[in-house]
Amino acid sequence: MRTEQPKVIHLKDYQAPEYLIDETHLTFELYEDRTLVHARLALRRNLERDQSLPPLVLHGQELELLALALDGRQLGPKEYQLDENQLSLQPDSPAFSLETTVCIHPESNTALEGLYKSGKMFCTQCEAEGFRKITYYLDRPDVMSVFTTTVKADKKRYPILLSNGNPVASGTEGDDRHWATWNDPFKKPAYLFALVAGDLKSVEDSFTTMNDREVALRIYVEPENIDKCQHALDSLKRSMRWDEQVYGREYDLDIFMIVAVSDFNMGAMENKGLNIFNSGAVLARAETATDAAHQRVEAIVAHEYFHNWSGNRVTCRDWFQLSLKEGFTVFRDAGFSADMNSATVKRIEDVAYLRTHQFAEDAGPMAHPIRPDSFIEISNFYTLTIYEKGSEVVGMLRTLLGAEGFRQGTDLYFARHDGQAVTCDDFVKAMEEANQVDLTQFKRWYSQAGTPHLAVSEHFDAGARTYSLTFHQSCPPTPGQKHKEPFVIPIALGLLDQNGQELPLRLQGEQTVGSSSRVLSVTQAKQTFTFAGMTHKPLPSLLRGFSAPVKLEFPYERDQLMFLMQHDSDGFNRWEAGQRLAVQALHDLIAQYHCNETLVIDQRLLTALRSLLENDSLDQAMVAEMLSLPSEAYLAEISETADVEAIHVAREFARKAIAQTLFEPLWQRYQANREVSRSTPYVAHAEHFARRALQNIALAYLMLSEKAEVLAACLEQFEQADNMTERLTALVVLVHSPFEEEKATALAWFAERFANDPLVMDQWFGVQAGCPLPGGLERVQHLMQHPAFTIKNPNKVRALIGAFANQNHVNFHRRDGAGYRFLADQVIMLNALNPQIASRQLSPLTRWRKFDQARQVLMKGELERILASGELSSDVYEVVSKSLA
Ligand code: B3K
Ligand code: ZN
Repeated sequence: MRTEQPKVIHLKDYQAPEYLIDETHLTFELYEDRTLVHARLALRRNLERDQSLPPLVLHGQELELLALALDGRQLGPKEYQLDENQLSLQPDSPAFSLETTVCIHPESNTALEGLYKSGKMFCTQCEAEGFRKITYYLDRPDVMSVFTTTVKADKKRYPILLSNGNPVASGTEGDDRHWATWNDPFKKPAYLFALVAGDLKSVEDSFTTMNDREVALRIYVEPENIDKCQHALDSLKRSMRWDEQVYGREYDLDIFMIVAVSDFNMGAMENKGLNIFNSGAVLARAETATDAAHQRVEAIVAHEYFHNWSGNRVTCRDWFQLSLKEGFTVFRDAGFSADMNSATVKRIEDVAYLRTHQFAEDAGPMAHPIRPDSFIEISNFYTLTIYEKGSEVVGMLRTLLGAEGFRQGTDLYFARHDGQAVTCDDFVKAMEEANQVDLTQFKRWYSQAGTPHLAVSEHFDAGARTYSLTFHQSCPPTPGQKHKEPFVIPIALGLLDQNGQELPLRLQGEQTVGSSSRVLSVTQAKQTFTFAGMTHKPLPSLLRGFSAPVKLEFPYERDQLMFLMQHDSDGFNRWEAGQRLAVQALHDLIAQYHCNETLVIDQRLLTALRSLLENDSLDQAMVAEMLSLPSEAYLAEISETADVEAIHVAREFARKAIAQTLFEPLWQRYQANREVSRSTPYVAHAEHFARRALQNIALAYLMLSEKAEVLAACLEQFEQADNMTERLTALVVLVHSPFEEEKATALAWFAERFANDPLVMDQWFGVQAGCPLPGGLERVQHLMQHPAFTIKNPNKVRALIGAFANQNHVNFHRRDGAGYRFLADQVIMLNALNPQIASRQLSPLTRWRKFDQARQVLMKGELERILASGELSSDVYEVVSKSLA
């Protein structure tokens, strides 16, 4: 908690460290009421700076210093200075050893940063700046050290003692206690340090690397979860193989461990050799986790594993470079998921997520470039911009350089910087040098915030047989950046003739006949590309695969969109055409609602959806995606001013119209798929995901009909399904339905059946928190009293409070402001317990400028109330003050 005005930290002030730490020897004595941490550091002056001997300033927070010795000599109180955030002393030689003993209190650490307890086990979370809550240290990523860690604890309570690297020794101490020593031979920054002590069970396997080295794999969990590890273990092995095959990256230690913990601020953490995971990101089995959860586990296991190279072996020089490891690693995990499942569906999901949430961030008060210039609290910058937009930027490099050139770039990057802490510039430089290109202008993606707009117009000249596309790019102002320079925007595109055939693409002036799909580089504010040899006006398919994170406008007519839905050879753009058609149809309804007219839906949308449903040869996952209307959050994001009620009414009206008009084909697809699900054991694999996805979206539409036979089918699915994917969908649609009795019975049955499974109870909370029926806030308030709820567990906060504020627009944005007041109350409470979670929950309030005047006043009022509520953490302070600026 801060006591002084938080400081702004600027990238431009970066300086190399004054001292380096070659070796770090740690001994932890874990007790129930305190932990003692003994550290012995081998330090030396960083000669890159100069020869002088400035004071040594170590980070440290919430530490009680018990002993301090320099080169073996205990220091008296006059020989060092201590304040809330640091310990300073004057070394007398350029290389020396420093020993400290501190006392810390993991047992009362509710911020879940540093060393803390999750249930009965000890665990750590050090990224970004949590290590300074464990011991005095140079807690910055450009200080890399070899760690040797000894953990001592009660034998019975904590039979398993883990840290990074390889186990090197263990033994007992008296009757009750034991110890284990771990050594990590790879130099690493302190943010990758980890320790775990607990009564854990493990599943084990092994992996033989490309160079025939045997690696032991272990997933540690609390005993009751031992039957939920197989999917993560299989995902880990697939990730290890994939990284060898696609990036040539081999694992380096003899052992790789994952530990599942219940109380965790985010998804997972890539600590060297000892990944610590939110249990929700590792545990999965058919009966308790949905298909989406299975895919999430696979992706997060891969993401953390991939960090071993993109993050650990090559790390960040400073936290402004966070996207260097996060954007790149998201890009790598997306490639992995695309290869393991349907690549097009993965792309659709990622783009829908980016456009709904990252674009909103980019248009709000916290907008920042993927390499920010400044921050107050780095924890606030683990954002969709750093992660998802960061991944898009890496993806654009791959699009521009081609798969081979990109791989040459990553090879050079890893080879050149192995063991170093580097910058985004170093990454781009490796790409430039491996490909002999100049990426100076491209680098604007790293320094300019905001989502570029790209308005495209066309011109067909029948006489000259040319077809021109003119691109106008612009980027709205963002905090601190009024004016933007043009970006390099790769546009993957194709041109279709009247039969839907792809035309060869030859730009005017080019000699050779072009291929039918190519990438144009838009680099200027206004730029025209003219294609030659066009006998008829073609239909453009633009931004294929979403080749750049921009808002593209083109005056498509609805018939053209229907045509693209059917004929575009790019699967992503078939979906995109459907979304554009749906957005237009929904905008009609919103306009009718505003004019108090009877709502009438464009039949063309229904016709297009019917032809998808009636075509058995299409990929079912794609059909399911295309049947999903744009979310309320996305419709809000693309509106100048979001009218929550109008959006909700319009979308619900469209859903009912689809349900009514397409009842027959939906019912047919539902029954056929449910029949297969009934007779096939659960398999976590793409084609099964696809079948269940279509079955479940069909059920959601069908239930809107309120017909008795559909209710019966829904109850059958709820009661008989052998997996959570089918069961949870049945529960969701019941909860959203008017069948009060069935709903209550199902909710009660579910809560009783899964009372002992916290992750399933999170889903139960989430389903109710997201229900748009009236009375949502009161339901959530009531659920906060449920014995399974606790505000101290981040998963519970996200499942109930987060789902309500982010996914239940009509209830959260109630006209009387009660939803806002509720959220602000929770943020104020969380601020004292867990600042990182508090600040995350704030984000719906930061979007206040998106809403009508009355709501703006209410939302702003709550932000002001938070600001005035007392001592704010730097996390909450930064978000609130920037939102009000
Ligand atoms: N690197 C961690 C995130 C740490 C967040 C700290 N507040 C997980 C990941 O991105 O892999
Ligand atoms: Zn990551």
